[in-house]
Amino acid sequence: MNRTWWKEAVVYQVYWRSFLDANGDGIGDLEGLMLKLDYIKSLGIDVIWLNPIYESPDKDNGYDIADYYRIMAKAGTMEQFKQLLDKVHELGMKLIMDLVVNHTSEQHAWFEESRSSVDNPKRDWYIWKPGKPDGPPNNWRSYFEPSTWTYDERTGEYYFHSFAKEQPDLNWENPELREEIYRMMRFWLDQGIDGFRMDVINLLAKLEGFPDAEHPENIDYLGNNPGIHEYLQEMNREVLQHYDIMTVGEIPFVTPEDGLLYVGDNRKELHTLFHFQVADDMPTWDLTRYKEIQESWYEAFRHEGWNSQFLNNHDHTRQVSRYGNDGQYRVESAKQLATMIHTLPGTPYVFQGEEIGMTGVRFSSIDEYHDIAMKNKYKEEIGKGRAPDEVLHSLQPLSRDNSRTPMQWDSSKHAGFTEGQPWMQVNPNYEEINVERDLAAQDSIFAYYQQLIALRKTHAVMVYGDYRDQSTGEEHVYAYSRSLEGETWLVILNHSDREQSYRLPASFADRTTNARLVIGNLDRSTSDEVRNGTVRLRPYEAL
Ligand code: ISL
Ligand code: CA
Repeated sequence: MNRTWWKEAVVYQVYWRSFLDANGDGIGDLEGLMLKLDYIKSLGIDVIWLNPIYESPDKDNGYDIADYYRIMAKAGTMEQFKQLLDKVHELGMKLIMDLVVNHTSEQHAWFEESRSSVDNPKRDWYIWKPGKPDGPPNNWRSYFEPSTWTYDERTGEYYFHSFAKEQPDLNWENPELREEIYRMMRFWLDQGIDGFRMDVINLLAKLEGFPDAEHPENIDYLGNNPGIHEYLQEMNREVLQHYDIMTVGEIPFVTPEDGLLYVGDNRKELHTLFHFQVADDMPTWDLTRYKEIQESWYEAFRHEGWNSQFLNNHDHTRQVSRYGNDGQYRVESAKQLATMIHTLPGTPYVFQGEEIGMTGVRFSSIDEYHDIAMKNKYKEEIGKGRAPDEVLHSLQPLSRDNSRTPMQWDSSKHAGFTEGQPWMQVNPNYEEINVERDLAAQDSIFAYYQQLIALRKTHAVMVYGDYRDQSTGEEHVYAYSRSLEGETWLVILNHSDREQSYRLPASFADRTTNARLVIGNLDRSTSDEVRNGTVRLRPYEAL
């Protein structure tokens, strides 16, 4: 078994603008992150994923880059970035950056040139088309707008954007553009970063001819198009293979079989990926569906390729609210979801605040929200004549802002996130849910994450072990085993607010497979429950 650092790593995602504000302007920054590296290290984290810090007008919170070589002033300076990277390495951790090369900001110098005239040398660095007599070149929807096309007066043509009109897509068919991207990637890798999380990397190749879609509302025509693997294999040849790094592709709308084409061992493309099948297929918790998704991805990746395990990030609402129980059983539910994410096959990701069970939020007016995806959707729906309150309530549960409220450090004003006015309101429950409180408690969620990550670090079976679903039909119980070189672990999860029981499979009950039944972190394999073959699970208990 060849051991690989990024397969054994646990990754912590820092949405820096909501992490810690050190200079009092109400926005998190690199200086604030540096003050909390020991905290992240104490959790047992190996790799930090830092959301974009490059120069940006911030229409999409840094995912609209105006200069790849400068640090956005809100975040700090290049000097502070280098200090941050050195401190991360001194602590024995690694840092991966966000690579956003499907599109830039409309304020990028390249786009300013490209839009200036039809024969500008950089015209072809973006995607321009004349419209049809009655409108845009085709009927495609974008992630954030009713159309992927915006008309530009200056040259009388439309430009293409998979996201907001402020985020024009780069034209990856242009070899000069690709060379420029590879040069930029080398610049950051030569600074010593340890890899990239690659933003919507499967969208780089566009559908030939941009034909009208039969069902434009189903926007999967934006990704996984012919040509994408040639681009990634070239990126690998030109850049990635020359560094000892970790590359994780964000790949929406992909099936397990197609996912393997991006990360298969001999594909020479990427190391691993995030897919969103859980988020796309499960607006709320559906254990049966979750097991099916885990099974299909495990089967596809059984012999090669590497998966990720996560339930929340800066784009998806907080897991304990969306998939667990953020009321009476918040603590149990947070621990139980964490057990699942850290014992299923693949690299586990911890999104900042998840380790103390932070929850989603409900602001009372659209003006308190910032997410461009939500605000554009709100405008679009109101435009159809729907009642504002009804639209607001329909968008709140899945708003990306649920995960973007400031990190809750303590019970002081603004949860210790800032001395100034926070750029986004702190979740009102910060007095009850905060780091200081969890660090002081024995059985806190934070302490449980520490144990889980430590457990995982000392047992290779959690990383490299086979996976087998051991569920026996109980509707709310998810049980599975991980086995490696004779060692077998059985994980049993109760996804409900009621007590459940689970009959141990014969191979465990008679303990011939030297099975260990770990309850939380208490080894109950000698308990009488195991002897008579049935285990009782408390509400949201993770075993
Ligand atoms: O949350 C979503 C839409 O509301 C996701 O589908 C998300 O837009 C998609 O997964 C792509 O996300 C990435 O690219 C976007 C950026 O807004 C996201 O923050 C980033 O994670 C455009 O760069
Ligand atoms: Ca700040």
